[in-house]
Amino acid sequence: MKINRVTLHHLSMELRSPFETSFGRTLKRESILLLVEAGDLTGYGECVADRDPGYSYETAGTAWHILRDFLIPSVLGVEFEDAHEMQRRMAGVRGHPMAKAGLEMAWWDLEGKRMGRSLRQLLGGVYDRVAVGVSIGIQESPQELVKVVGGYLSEGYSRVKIKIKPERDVADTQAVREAFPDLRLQVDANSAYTLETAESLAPLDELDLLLIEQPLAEDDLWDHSRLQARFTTPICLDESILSARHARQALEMKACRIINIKAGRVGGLSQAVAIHNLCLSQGIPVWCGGMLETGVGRAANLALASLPGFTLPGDISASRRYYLEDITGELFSLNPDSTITVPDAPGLGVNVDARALERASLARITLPE
Ligand code: OSB
Ligand code: MG
Repeated sequence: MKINRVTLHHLSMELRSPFETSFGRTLKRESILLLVEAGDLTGYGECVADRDPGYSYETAGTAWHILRDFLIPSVLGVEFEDAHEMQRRMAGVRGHPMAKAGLEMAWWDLEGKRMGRSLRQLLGGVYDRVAVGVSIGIQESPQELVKVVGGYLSEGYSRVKIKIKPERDVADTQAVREAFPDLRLQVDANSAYTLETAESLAPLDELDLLLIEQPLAEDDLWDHSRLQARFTTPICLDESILSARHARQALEMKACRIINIKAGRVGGLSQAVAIHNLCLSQGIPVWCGGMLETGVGRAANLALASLPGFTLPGDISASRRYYLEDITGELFSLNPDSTITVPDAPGLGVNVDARALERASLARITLPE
Protein backbone atom coordinates (compact mmCIF):
# COMPACT_ATOMS: atom_id res chain seq x y z
CA MET A 1 0.00 0.00 0.00
CA LYS A 2 2.20 2.75 -1.34
CA ILE A 3 1.11 6.35 -0.83
CA ASN A 4 1.04 7.89 -4.29
CA ARG A 5 -0.85 11.14 -3.87
CA VAL A 6 -1.86 13.53 -1.08
CA THR A 7 -4.34 16.41 -1.30
CA LEU A 8 -4.56 19.05 1.43
CA HIS A 9 -7.61 21.23 2.01
CA HIS A 10 -7.32 24.28 4.24
CA LEU A 11 -10.75 24.42 5.89
CA SER A 12 -12.66 27.21 7.55
CA MET A 13 -15.94 26.16 9.18
CA GLU A 14 -18.46 28.25 11.07
CA LEU A 15 -19.33 27.12 14.59
CA ARG A 16 -22.96 27.28 15.73
CA SER A 17 -21.91 29.46 18.64
CA PRO A 18 -18.61 31.14 19.56
CA PHE A 19 -16.19 29.08 21.66
CA GLU A 20 -14.23 31.17 24.18
CA THR A 21 -11.28 29.93 26.21
CA SER A 22 -8.56 31.62 28.25
CA PHE A 23 -6.53 31.98 25.01
CA GLY A 24 -9.22 33.49 22.78
CA ARG A 25 -12.57 33.32 21.06
CA THR A 26 -13.32 31.26 17.93
CA LEU A 27 -16.30 31.56 15.61
CA LYS A 28 -14.68 30.13 12.50
CA ARG A 29 -12.57 27.06 13.12
CA GLU A 30 -9.75 26.41 10.66
CA SER A 31 -8.07 23.02 10.16
CA ILE A 32 -6.54 20.90 7.41
CA LEU A 33 -8.19 17.88 5.81
CA LEU A 34 -5.85 15.35 4.19
CA LEU A 35 -6.88 12.97 1.39
CA VAL A 36 -4.18 10.33 1.05
CA GLU A 37 -4.36 7.99 -1.94
CA ALA A 38 -2.81 4.53 -2.17
CA GLY A 39 -3.80 2.51 -5.24
CA ASP A 40 -7.55 2.93 -5.55
CA LEU A 41 -8.11 3.65 -1.85
CA THR A 42 -8.39 7.10 -0.23
CA GLY A 43 -7.74 7.66 3.45
CA TYR A 44 -8.85 10.78 5.33
CA GLY A 45 -6.90 12.56 8.00
CA GLU A 46 -7.56 15.72 10.01
CA CYS A 47 -4.87 18.07 11.23
CA VAL A 48 -6.34 19.96 14.20
CA ALA A 49 -4.07 23.02 14.13
CA ASP A 50 -6.27 26.16 14.19
CA ARG A 51 -5.82 29.60 12.62
CA ASP A 52 -4.04 31.10 15.65
CA PRO A 53 -1.19 29.73 17.81
CA GLY A 54 -3.27 30.00 21.02
CA TYR A 55 -3.58 26.41 22.20
CA SER A 56 -0.23 25.37 20.74
CA TYR A 57 2.46 26.93 18.54
CA GLU A 58 1.12 25.09 15.51
CA THR A 59 -1.32 26.83 13.16
CA ALA A 60 -3.08 25.72 10.00
CA GLY A 61 -0.44 27.80 8.20
CA THR A 62 2.60 26.15 9.82
CA ALA A 63 1.08 22.68 9.41
CA TRP A 64 0.43 23.37 5.72
CA HIS A 65 4.09 24.33 5.26
CA ILE A 66 5.46 21.38 7.25
CA LEU A 67 3.17 18.90 5.49
CA ARG A 68 3.76 20.24 1.98
CA ASP A 69 7.51 20.84 2.21
CA PHE A 70 8.72 18.10 4.57
CA LEU A 71 6.31 15.41 5.78
CA ILE A 72 4.47 14.55 2.57
CA PRO A 73 7.66 14.40 0.45
CA SER A 74 9.10 12.00 3.05
CA VAL A 75 6.19 9.54 2.74
CA LEU A 76 5.32 9.71 -0.98
CA GLY A 77 6.09 6.46 -2.81
CA VAL A 78 6.81 4.68 0.47
CA GLU A 79 5.05 1.62 1.86
CA PHE A 80 4.63 1.34 5.66
CA GLU A 81 4.20 -1.86 7.67
CA ASP A 82 2.73 0.05 10.59
CA ALA A 83 2.25 3.53 12.04
CA HIS A 84 5.54 3.35 13.96
CA GLU A 85 7.41 2.92 10.70
CA MET A 86 5.65 6.00 9.33
CA GLN A 87 6.59 7.93 12.50
CA ARG A 88 10.24 6.92 12.11
CA ARG A 89 10.11 8.29 8.57
CA MET A 90 8.69 11.59 9.86
CA ALA A 91 11.06 11.82 12.84
CA GLY A 92 13.50 14.02 10.91
CA VAL A 93 11.00 16.84 11.46
CA ARG A 94 11.31 18.18 14.99
CA GLY A 95 7.99 18.89 16.72
CA HIS A 96 4.86 19.78 14.71
CA PRO A 97 2.83 16.93 16.24
CA MET A 98 -0.52 18.06 14.78
CA ALA A 99 0.86 17.97 11.23
CA LYS A 100 2.24 14.46 11.82
CA ALA A 101 -0.96 13.25 13.47
CA GLY A 102 -3.05 14.29 10.46
CA LEU A 103 -0.94 12.19 8.14
CA GLU A 104 -0.88 9.24 10.53
CA MET A 105 -4.68 9.34 10.85
CA ALA A 106 -5.03 9.02 7.08
CA TRP A 107 -2.66 6.02 7.14
CA TRP A 108 -4.92 4.28 9.72
CA ASP A 109 -7.99 4.98 7.59
CA LEU A 110 -6.24 3.47 4.55
CA GLU A 111 -5.05 0.45 6.54
CA GLY A 112 -8.55 -0.20 7.88
CA LYS A 113 -10.08 0.08 4.42
CA ARG A 114 -7.45 -2.26 2.99
CA MET A 115 -8.05 -4.86 5.71
CA GLY A 116 -11.82 -4.37 5.97
CA ARG A 117 -11.48 -3.54 9.69
CA SER A 118 -12.67 -0.55 11.70
CA LEU A 119 -10.20 1.76 13.42
CA ARG A 120 -11.66 0.59 16.72
CA GLN A 121 -10.67 -3.00 15.84
CA LEU A 122 -7.22 -1.94 14.65
CA LEU A 123 -6.52 -0.03 17.89
CA GLY A 124 -7.92 -2.74 20.16
CA GLY A 125 -11.00 -0.85 21.35
CA VAL A 126 -13.39 -2.69 23.66
CA TYR A 127 -16.42 -0.37 23.96
CA ASP A 128 -18.97 -0.02 21.14
CA ARG A 129 -20.30 3.24 22.61
CA VAL A 130 -18.28 5.68 24.64
CA ALA A 131 -19.28 7.98 27.50
CA VAL A 132 -19.13 11.64 26.48
CA GLY A 133 -19.57 15.12 27.87
CA VAL A 134 -19.63 18.66 26.55
CA SER A 135 -16.97 21.37 26.80
CA ILE A 136 -18.55 24.82 27.28
CA GLY A 137 -16.74 28.07 26.54
CA ILE A 138 -16.67 31.17 28.73
CA GLN A 139 -20.04 32.99 28.60
CA GLU A 140 -21.13 36.60 29.18
CA SER A 141 -21.87 35.99 32.87
CA PRO A 142 -22.24 33.19 35.41
CA GLN A 143 -26.06 33.43 34.99
CA GLU A 144 -25.73 32.96 31.23
CA LEU A 145 -23.36 30.02 31.81
CA VAL A 146 -25.91 28.32 34.09
CA LYS A 147 -28.50 28.69 31.30
CA VAL A 148 -26.18 27.20 28.68
CA VAL A 149 -25.26 24.29 30.97
CA GLY A 150 -28.97 23.65 31.60
CA GLY A 151 -29.58 23.53 27.86
CA TYR A 152 -26.93 20.81 27.37
CA LEU A 153 -28.25 18.83 30.33
CA SER A 154 -31.69 18.81 28.74
CA GLU A 155 -30.08 17.47 25.55
CA GLY A 156 -28.82 14.54 27.62
CA TYR A 157 -25.17 15.30 28.44
CA SER A 158 -24.31 13.98 31.87
CA ARG A 159 -20.83 15.50 32.25
CA VAL A 160 -19.93 19.14 31.72
CA LYS A 161 -16.58 20.90 31.42
CA ILE A 162 -16.44 24.66 31.71
CA LYS A 163 -13.60 26.87 30.54
CA ILE A 164 -12.13 29.21 33.15
CA LYS A 165 -9.63 32.09 33.22
CA PRO A 166 -8.51 34.57 35.90
CA GLU A 167 -11.54 36.61 37.12
CA ARG A 168 -13.92 34.15 35.45
CA ASP A 169 -13.25 31.10 37.57
CA VAL A 170 -14.56 30.64 41.10
CA ALA A 171 -17.86 32.56 40.77
CA ASP A 172 -18.70 30.84 37.48
CA THR A 173 -17.96 27.38 38.81
CA GLN A 174 -19.84 28.05 42.07
CA ALA A 175 -22.90 29.24 40.13
CA VAL A 176 -22.98 26.02 38.08
CA ARG A 177 -22.44 23.86 41.17
CA GLU A 178 -25.25 25.62 43.05
CA ALA A 179 -27.67 25.19 40.17
CA PHE A 180 -26.72 21.53 39.57
CA PRO A 181 -25.52 19.96 42.86
CA ASP A 182 -25.12 16.42 41.44
CA LEU A 183 -23.62 17.27 38.04
CA ARG A 184 -20.34 15.60 36.99
CA LEU A 185 -18.44 18.87 36.56
CA GLN A 186 -14.85 19.74 35.64
CA VAL A 187 -12.95 22.92 34.65
CA ASP A 188 -10.24 23.71 32.08
CA ALA A 189 -7.91 26.73 32.44
CA ASN A 190 -5.78 26.17 29.31
CA SER A 191 -2.60 27.31 31.10
CA ALA A 192 -3.98 30.67 32.29
CA TYR A 193 -2.37 30.66 35.78
CA THR A 194 0.99 30.60 37.50
CA LEU A 195 1.74 28.82 40.75
CA GLU A 196 1.18 32.19 42.48
CA THR A 197 -2.05 33.26 40.74
CA ALA A 198 -3.47 29.75 41.09
CA GLU A 199 -3.87 30.52 44.82
CA SER A 200 -7.16 32.14 43.82
CA LEU A 201 -8.45 28.73 42.69
CA ALA A 202 -8.42 27.29 46.23
CA PRO A 203 -12.25 27.54 46.61
CA LEU A 204 -12.66 25.18 43.63
CA ASP A 205 -11.38 22.40 45.87
CA GLU A 206 -14.68 22.57 47.82
CA LEU A 207 -16.91 22.11 44.75
CA ASP A 208 -16.57 18.35 44.22
CA LEU A 209 -15.09 18.67 40.73
CA LEU A 210 -13.97 15.62 38.74
CA LEU A 211 -10.72 17.39 37.86
CA ILE A 212 -8.99 20.71 37.20
CA GLU A 213 -7.44 20.68 33.72
CA GLN A 214 -4.12 22.35 32.81
CA PRO A 215 -4.06 25.26 35.26
CA LEU A 216 -0.39 26.19 34.61
CA ALA A 217 1.88 26.58 31.58
CA GLU A 218 2.63 23.78 29.17
CA ASP A 219 6.28 23.53 30.28
CA ASP A 220 5.50 23.77 34.01
CA LEU A 221 5.43 20.10 35.05
CA TRP A 222 7.28 20.84 38.25
CA ASP A 223 4.94 23.63 39.36
CA HIS A 224 1.95 21.42 38.56
CA SER A 225 3.34 18.89 41.02
CA ARG A 226 3.62 21.61 43.67
CA LEU A 227 0.04 22.72 42.95
CA GLN A 228 -1.31 19.15 43.00
CA ALA A 229 0.11 18.73 46.51
CA ARG A 230 -2.14 21.61 47.66
CA PHE A 231 -5.34 20.29 46.06
CA THR A 232 -7.56 17.34 46.89
CA THR A 233 -9.18 17.60 43.45
CA PRO A 234 -7.14 15.73 40.81
CA ILE A 235 -5.18 17.89 38.38
CA CYS A 236 -5.46 16.67 34.79
CA LEU A 237 -2.84 17.60 32.20
CA ASP A 238 -3.62 18.41 28.57
CA GLU A 239 -1.10 20.81 26.92
CA SER A 240 1.84 19.52 29.05
CA ILE A 241 1.70 15.93 27.80
CA LEU A 242 3.29 15.61 24.35
CA SER A 243 4.42 11.95 24.52
CA ALA A 244 4.37 8.81 26.63
CA ARG A 245 7.72 9.94 28.03
CA HIS A 246 6.18 13.18 29.30
CA ALA A 247 3.30 11.20 30.75
CA ARG A 248 5.70 8.96 32.65
CA GLN A 249 7.67 11.94 33.97
CA ALA A 250 4.49 13.81 34.98
CA LEU A 251 3.24 10.77 36.89
CA GLU A 252 6.62 10.20 38.57
CA MET A 253 6.59 13.86 39.65
CA LYS A 254 2.95 13.62 40.80
CA ALA A 255 2.17 16.60 38.56
CA CYS A 256 -1.29 15.16 37.82
CA ARG A 257 -3.59 12.24 38.65
CA ILE A 258 -5.48 12.13 35.35
CA ILE A 259 -4.41 12.62 31.71
CA ASN A 260 -6.36 14.07 28.78
CA ILE A 261 -5.28 12.30 25.57
CA LYS A 262 -5.52 14.03 22.18
CA ALA A 263 -3.93 12.31 19.20
CA GLY A 264 -3.19 15.67 17.52
CA ARG A 265 -1.29 17.06 20.49
CA VAL A 266 0.92 13.96 20.84
CA GLY A 267 1.77 13.45 17.17
CA GLY A 268 -0.68 10.71 16.25
CA LEU A 269 -2.91 7.85 17.28
CA SER A 270 0.06 5.51 17.85
CA GLN A 271 1.50 7.81 20.55
CA ALA A 272 -2.00 8.33 21.99
CA VAL A 273 -2.31 4.55 22.39
CA ALA A 274 1.15 4.41 24.01
CA ILE A 275 0.07 7.00 26.62
CA HIS A 276 -3.14 5.06 27.20
CA ASN A 277 -1.18 1.84 27.73
CA LEU A 278 1.19 3.45 30.20
CA CYS A 279 -1.69 4.95 32.20
CA LEU A 280 -3.68 1.71 32.13
CA SER A 281 -0.70 -0.17 33.55
CA GLN A 282 -0.44 2.36 36.41
CA GLY A 283 -4.16 2.67 37.15
CA ILE A 284 -4.26 6.32 35.99
CA PRO A 285 -7.63 7.28 34.44
CA VAL A 286 -7.54 8.86 30.98
CA TRP A 287 -10.15 10.49 28.78
CA CYS A 288 -10.25 11.64 25.18
CA GLY A 289 -9.92 15.40 24.67
CA GLY A 290 -11.36 17.27 21.71
CA MET A 291 -10.19 19.97 19.33
CA LEU A 292 -13.58 20.92 17.83
CA GLU A 293 -12.98 18.29 15.16
CA THR A 294 -15.00 17.75 11.99
CA GLY A 295 -16.73 14.39 11.53
CA VAL A 296 -13.39 12.94 10.37
CA GLY A 297 -11.46 13.69 13.55
CA ARG A 298 -14.52 12.88 15.66
CA ALA A 299 -14.60 9.35 14.20
CA ALA A 300 -10.93 8.89 15.17
CA ASN A 301 -11.60 10.21 18.69
CA LEU A 302 -14.47 7.75 19.16
CA ALA A 303 -12.27 4.81 18.10
CA LEU A 304 -9.48 5.95 20.45
CA ALA A 305 -11.90 6.43 23.36
CA SER A 306 -13.08 2.83 22.94
CA LEU A 307 -9.81 1.55 24.47
CA PRO A 308 -10.26 0.07 27.95
CA GLY A 309 -8.39 2.75 29.94
CA PHE A 310 -10.70 5.57 28.81
CA THR A 311 -12.78 5.44 31.97
CA LEU A 312 -13.82 9.11 32.12
CA PRO A 313 -16.24 10.76 29.62
CA GLY A 314 -14.54 12.37 26.61
CA ASP A 315 -14.88 15.85 25.11
CA ILE A 316 -16.61 14.23 22.14
CA SER A 317 -20.00 15.83 21.67
CA ALA A 318 -22.67 15.26 19.03
CA SER A 319 -21.97 16.77 15.59
CA ARG A 320 -24.79 19.30 15.97
CA ARG A 321 -23.04 20.90 18.93
CA TYR A 322 -20.25 22.15 16.64
CA TYR A 323 -20.73 23.30 13.02
CA LEU A 324 -23.48 24.84 10.91
CA GLU A 325 -22.40 22.35 8.24
CA ASP A 326 -20.01 19.43 8.79
CA ILE A 327 -18.02 17.80 5.97
CA THR A 328 -18.94 14.15 6.58
CA GLY A 329 -22.09 12.43 5.41
CA GLU A 330 -22.25 10.64 8.77
CA LEU A 331 -23.23 12.83 11.71
CA PHE A 332 -22.79 11.67 15.30
CA SER A 333 -25.66 11.97 17.72
CA LEU A 334 -25.99 11.56 21.47
CA ASN A 335 -27.56 8.36 22.81
CA PRO A 336 -29.97 8.84 25.77
CA ASP A 337 -27.32 7.52 28.18
CA SER A 338 -24.81 10.31 27.29
CA THR A 339 -22.77 8.05 25.02
CA ILE A 340 -21.93 8.16 21.31
CA THR A 341 -21.74 5.00 19.22
CA VAL A 342 -18.30 4.16 17.79
CA PRO A 343 -18.31 3.75 13.97
CA ASP A 344 -17.82 0.15 12.82
CA ALA A 345 -17.32 0.50 9.05
CA PRO A 346 -13.75 -0.06 7.73
CA GLY A 347 -11.16 2.55 8.71
CA LEU A 348 -12.56 5.73 10.26
CA GLY A 349 -15.99 4.71 8.99
CA VAL A 350 -16.93 8.12 7.60
CA ASN A 351 -17.23 9.60 4.11
CA VAL A 352 -16.43 13.18 3.17
CA ASP A 353 -19.18 14.96 1.27
CA ALA A 354 -17.44 16.49 -1.78
CA ARG A 355 -19.75 19.49 -2.01
CA ALA A 356 -19.62 20.30 1.71
CA LEU A 357 -15.83 20.02 1.46
CA GLU A 358 -15.75 22.52 -1.43
CA ARG A 359 -17.84 24.97 0.57
CA ALA A 360 -15.51 24.71 3.58
CA SER A 361 -12.27 24.81 1.60
CA LEU A 362 -10.17 28.02 1.46
CA ALA A 363 -7.29 26.48 -0.50
CA ARG A 364 -6.17 23.16 -1.86
CA ILE A 365 -2.93 21.56 -3.08
CA THR A 366 -2.17 18.09 -4.50
CA LEU A 367 1.27 16.48 -4.24
CA PRO A 368 3.19 15.48 -6.25
CA GLU A 369 2.35 18.62 -8.25
O1 OSB B 1 -8.29 22.51 25.90
O2 OSB B 1 -9.56 20.88 25.64
C1 OSB B 1 -9.13 21.95 25.23
C2 OSB B 1 -10.96 23.01 22.03
C3 OSB B 1 -9.92 23.59 21.33
C4 OSB B 1 -8.69 23.67 21.91
C5 OSB B 1 -8.47 23.15 23.20
C6 OSB B 1 -9.50 22.55 23.89
C7 OSB B 1 -10.78 22.51 23.31
C8 OSB B 1 -11.96 21.96 23.97
C9 OSB B 1 -13.08 21.52 23.06
O3 OSB B 1 -12.13 21.94 25.17
C10 OSB B 1 -13.48 20.10 23.20
C11 OSB B 1 -14.36 19.64 22.06
O4 OSB B 1 -13.84 19.38 20.95
O5 OSB B 1 -15.57 19.54 22.27
MG1 MG C 1 -7.87 21.27 27.61
